[in-house]
Amino acid sequence: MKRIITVQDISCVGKCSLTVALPIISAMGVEASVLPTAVLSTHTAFKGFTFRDLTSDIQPICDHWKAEKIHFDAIYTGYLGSFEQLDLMHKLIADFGGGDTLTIVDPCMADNGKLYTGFTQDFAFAMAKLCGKANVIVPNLTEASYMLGIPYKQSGYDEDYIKDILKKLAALGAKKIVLKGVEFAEDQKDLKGITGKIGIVSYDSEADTFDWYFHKKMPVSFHGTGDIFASVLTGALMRGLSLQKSYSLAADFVVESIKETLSHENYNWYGVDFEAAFPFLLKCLGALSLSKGN
Ligand code: PXL
Repeated sequence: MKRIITVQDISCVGKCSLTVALPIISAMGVEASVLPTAVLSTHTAFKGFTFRDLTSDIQPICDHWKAEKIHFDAIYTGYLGSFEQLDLMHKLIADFGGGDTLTIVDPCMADNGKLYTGFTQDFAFAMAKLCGKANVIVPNLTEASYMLGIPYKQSGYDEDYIKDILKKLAALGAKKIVLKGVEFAEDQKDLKGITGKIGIVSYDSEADTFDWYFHKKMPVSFHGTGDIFASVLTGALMRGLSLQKSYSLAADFVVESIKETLSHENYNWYGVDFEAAFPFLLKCLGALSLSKGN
């Protein structure tokens, strides 16, 4: 069984970061080891959350793993809360990455044109440096814009604009870029109000090839869906699926989770009911694993 290490916070209530990565990656048949960076009572979209920083535990934990000669097949970093934590991730990647270990960085810090509470432009530039150390990065368009120091465009861009962003992100150093939240104007024409298309465009800098996957846009967006996406992507890559199949599955699972959530009249505002979509995930994973060519 493949073993990954995921590094992000525990938001005790909130259906994000470790409380989604752990169940999803485990359910996909991959050992999910965790390195919690902080404990919060909830994620930061709640008011009055508590926060206990665990930065000083990170290095001793890593030193113990090194002494135990623990090997990870993938490193997946998510929400990181400080420059110091970013520095520690450079060290973790230097110590446990390389060789056959895949490093996936989700530069989780912004969405819908805005940085999450507590983040700054300088942090985005520092996160860009961490992305340079990854094999695969999974920014949304907001995070990509902040990391490149360019204004965020919500709409009105074309394919060349997206390709240019992907190439600039690749120039940071990561080989494979999975850019989320791309919406081209043509796809929005036949909308009945809310049902436009949104999707992912990826770039493999070594092969110099682009790929994509578009799906129906859901009417509501939720916290934690980026973490769910990155977790499924990590699990699927570890199960031997191609990058394109992995992110298509991740996107489909997010859509299915949102549908499950919205099927309840008084749904949770703070996160999606991904738990109810596990049968869908496992069925798709089984079918994709059996199909030829991964
Ligand atoms: O889902 C991303 C995330 C993770 N962890 C914390 C957050 C957020 C998003 O706001 O606040 C603590």
